[in-house]
Amino acid sequence: MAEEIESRVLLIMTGGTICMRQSPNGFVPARDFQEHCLAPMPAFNDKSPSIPIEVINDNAERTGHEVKEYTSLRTPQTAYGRKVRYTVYEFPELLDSSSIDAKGWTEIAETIERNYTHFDGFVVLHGTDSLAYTCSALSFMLQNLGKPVVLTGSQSPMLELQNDATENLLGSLVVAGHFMIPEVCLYFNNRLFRGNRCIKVAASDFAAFESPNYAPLAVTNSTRTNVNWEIVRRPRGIGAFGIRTDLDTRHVACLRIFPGIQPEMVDAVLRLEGLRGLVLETFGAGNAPHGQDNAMTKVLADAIGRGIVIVNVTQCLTGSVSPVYAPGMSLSRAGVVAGLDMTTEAALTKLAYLLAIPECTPESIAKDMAVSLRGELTEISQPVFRHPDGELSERAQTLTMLGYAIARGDLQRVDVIVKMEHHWLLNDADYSGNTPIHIASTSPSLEVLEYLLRQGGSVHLRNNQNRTPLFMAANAGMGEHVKLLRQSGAHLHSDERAAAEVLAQRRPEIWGEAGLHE
Ligand code: ASN
Repeated sequence: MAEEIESRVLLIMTGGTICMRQSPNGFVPARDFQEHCLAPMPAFNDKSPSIPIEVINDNAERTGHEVKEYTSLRTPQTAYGRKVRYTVYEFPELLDSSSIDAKGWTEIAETIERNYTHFDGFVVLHGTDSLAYTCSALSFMLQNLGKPVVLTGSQSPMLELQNDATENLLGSLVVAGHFMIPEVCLYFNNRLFRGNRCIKVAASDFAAFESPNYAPLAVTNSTRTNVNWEIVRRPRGIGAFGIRTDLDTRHVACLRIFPGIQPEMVDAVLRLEGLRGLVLETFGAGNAPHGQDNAMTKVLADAIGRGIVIVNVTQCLTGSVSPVYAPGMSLSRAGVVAGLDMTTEAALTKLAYLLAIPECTPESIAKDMAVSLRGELTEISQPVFRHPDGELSERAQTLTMLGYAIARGDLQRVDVIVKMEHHWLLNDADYSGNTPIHIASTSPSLEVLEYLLRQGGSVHLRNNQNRTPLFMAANAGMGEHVKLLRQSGAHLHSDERAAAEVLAQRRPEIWGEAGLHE
């Protein structure tokens, strides 16, 4: 019998309209969101007994961590047959998001890091004003992310009669609790976007965000949330989850070109003390006036010579910067980096992220600005191989073929099949809920497991027996597989620890290797 699987999601409350109440000074963030806004609502509380959930906090002196028990709530069963258990962790200071900065981003990233192995996914509640910046910043800060991180907020507070907060939060919980989308995403008005592709486009409409250069990762309609798996990004490579913090937002700036802008004005910005990076918002495909006697181009080239990185993004909502016109060409000859189809938000936070890396140089930053680190820009398109007809029944056949090839340890065959149907195959599950990584966790060939991990297969999915690939590898006594899975960020799920403790009585070493005592 398949066990009832309950997902665990941590809600991180940073502030924003979603939790606000009226005050004599206008709307301000209010505390106790779980108790006041969620507990009374049937969609967020199935009235089952509350189980305490451990959340790891910074202690008051910020010198270490402390584990605190929080009361949890559970949703009723979703359309996907799961219930989502969650708890709300509130930041000590709740903000209107117009006041968030790199310190707040660090706080979010550290909260996710401290609690990473205890939850299946994370939902960050945040004001909408600077939400696109926070999404972009976090996408760079979270490295080898293997679980969904969904940011959301609302245009109208949860306690207002007519609001968008309920839908936005419920949709985010469903995504974080059910779908292995290991990206920093933004869920708003029934659509899930890649976070670093978003911009805020409306001050009060419910449709507050757009992702002009990248299709939504998922869309919710009246019956379900349809994920566009083909365009979901997955970490490729062997590496455990980690974070980079303290983005350098103090030494970057952003300047919008306008007709008649004077080179002296641009020069004055470029001579700001300590400036290390500038995002230049230009016209169309990346054009700017070159100024009398090329004065503007010279100002830019001089600054680049002084070690300042200048990135060219377009003022247009859609399209990419490319040197097709003479003015754009001369910017690129002067050493200005083409930001392709990055949003200003992504370009600015990416610059701040790269500048915070101790070993960075202006050359390394310029190089990284022009390539996709987290799917924030479109590089040249990759060829896609497909079956001539991708019927659904074929899907099961292909997965079965792949399962046999993995179980035989036939790397060549695995490679052929994965190349044919890469986009959906890796995290798909067979009749017993096993994904290719589950099968590979006991495959005779370690190379097959490594290959699938490098293609972006998830180490966190659980099968119908509630087991992760790591559990299966340890149970089968496959020590090398256990090591490789651990290097890739795998950990035992809290629901399988009790069984692991029993099994560890007979084989303590391998279960120790699997991280049972951590
Ligand atoms: N000022 C609010 C904020 O960004 C706007 C909102 O959340 N809708 O915190």
